[in-house]
Amino acid sequence: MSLPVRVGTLLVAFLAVVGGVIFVVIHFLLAGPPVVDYAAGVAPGQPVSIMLQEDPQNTVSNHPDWVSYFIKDPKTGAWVHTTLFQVPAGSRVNVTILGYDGCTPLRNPFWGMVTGTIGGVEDVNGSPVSVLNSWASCSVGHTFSIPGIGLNVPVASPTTLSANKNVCGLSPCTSGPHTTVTFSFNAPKSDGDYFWQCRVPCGLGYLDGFGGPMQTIGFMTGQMEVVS
Ligand SMILES: [Cu+2]
Repeated sequence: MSLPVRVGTLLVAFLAVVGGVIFVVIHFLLAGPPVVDYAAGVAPGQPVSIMLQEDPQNTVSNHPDWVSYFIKDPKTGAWVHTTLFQVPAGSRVNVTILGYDGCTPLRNPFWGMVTGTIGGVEDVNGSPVSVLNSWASCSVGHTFSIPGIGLNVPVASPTTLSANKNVCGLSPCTSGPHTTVTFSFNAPKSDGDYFWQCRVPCGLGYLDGFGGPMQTIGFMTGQMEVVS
């Protein structure tokens, strides 16, 4: 092989490797989870209904043993591995959360109180409650909390007995014991991004339970984007 051909071959091989690295960085490391859009096509001031589930695992991610939220895409009906969603400014947001995960006692009973919802309550399997005492009985799987609007909703867990017997092991969950938690709140009237998080220290194996899924978008922390 002549020198120019060798140099040329080397250059092509080098560029191929560089291209591969750029692809991996952009595709796998920088790409965030998708945003589920509940705002598209909704007239201003009209209510929207959003649906989430929380699972004891996330078998569609590269952290299969991390607890996780999923959000239902209103157009396809598919459960999406993300915690990012969009709602219209000023709308009433009707929320349904399916609680598939078992219970963890709250670090602070404050997070067992329902705050910021319309009427100050959540419905657990159809019955209104204003507080879940996770110290009296282990009854909370995760919470759905948006500190920027004072919203906190403890998501009830299935009973320990039923969870131990038959808990959903494949995400997103479609069967297994779960609770249905519903509540409503008013979205802020102006645009903005509102951080939300679960307040249960559910990052098992991490310092104080607050690492891992607790600080990762797509699992136990996310953002509500209010748009108009
Ligand atoms: Cu959690």
